[in-house]
Amino acid sequence: MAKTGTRLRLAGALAAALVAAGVANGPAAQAHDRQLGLADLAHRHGRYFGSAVDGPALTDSPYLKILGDQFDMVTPANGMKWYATEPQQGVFDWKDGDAIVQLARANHQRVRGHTLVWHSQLPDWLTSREWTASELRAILKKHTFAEVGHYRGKVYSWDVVNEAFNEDGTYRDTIWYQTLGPGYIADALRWAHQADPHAKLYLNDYNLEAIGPKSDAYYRLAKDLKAQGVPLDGVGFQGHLALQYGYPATLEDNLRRFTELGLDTALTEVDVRMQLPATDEKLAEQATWYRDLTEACLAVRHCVGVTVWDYTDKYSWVPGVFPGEGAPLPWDDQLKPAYYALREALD
Ligand code: 9MR
Repeated sequence: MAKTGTRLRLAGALAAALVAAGVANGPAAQAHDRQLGLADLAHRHGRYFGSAVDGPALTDSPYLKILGDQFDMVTPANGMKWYATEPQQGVFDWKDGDAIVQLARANHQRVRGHTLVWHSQLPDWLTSREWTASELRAILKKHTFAEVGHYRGKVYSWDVVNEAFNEDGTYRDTIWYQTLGPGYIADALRWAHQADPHAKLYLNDYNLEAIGPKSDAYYRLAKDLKAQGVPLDGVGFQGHLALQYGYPATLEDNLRRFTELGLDTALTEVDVRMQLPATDEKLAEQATWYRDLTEACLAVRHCVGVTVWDYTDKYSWVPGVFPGEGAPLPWDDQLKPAYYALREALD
């Protein structure tokens, strides 16, 4: 959905910076580009450009203005997770997720639902005791129907199962896998499809960007699920990258092989962290990575969009989890080189 009409003009300082960066050429292009956000540029390629958003940011007006101006897809970073949505067994709480759905509606944005089945951020009632397979299967079914049913018609896609594999391509030993075996993945996809037949259903994971044991495991599973007629629509490549580990050069080929199975792909949680302090060199390298990963998605027909895991360093999860690392996003208190690199890739 083009958002040109609803977007407010970018500040004059930004326009000047775009010209300085060689992004806009000639007065007509300058005048035109000044009005376009990342989503508008992505839309020209038939793609979306999204951001995660979470609690504290929801009352930050300058933040919300940029979120509305630049993005056409949002993902609740936490509000639709199990701990938030079913804090007590059978007692559902949609307020955090609903707030983001309402915000998205006001901004003419779509929503990626995140996430139904995960081993993390589960409520205590679920993790503090043992369940038989039939009990846990019933719990999973009820939760999936309740949540997907509540948001039926309101979310574009669901990360149905999140982070199901280990780095070596074996199944992650989660409460779901331990108790239900690998069939929980197909079950959850089938239930989600019944609850909202129009939502696009995804498997989603990190360290999936390069071809290797983990992405090979997803490739085999996706092929298998498709062969069995399980309703899987896409695979989400989270894209939590770190400069010190090198750029995943096989990303484009990897995206392509999944799309050749008849699936959509998307970069769903992108950030590019670095060891602090953030020097000009590191920020320039980060910008190149943002450009390259966006170009990789644009080069693959069924890579449908890119989402950054929040758009500003102010709200990034990175410093809290990786001490001494940070600066992973295209904005801090101003626009970073990564922002201009994104425009360059999309323009
Ligand atoms: O951004 C989320 C952060 O606020 C939470 O504290 C964290 C808990 O694990 O989850 C973050 O989001 C994760 C996402 O749900 C799944 N992929 C990894 C993301 C970063 O940890």
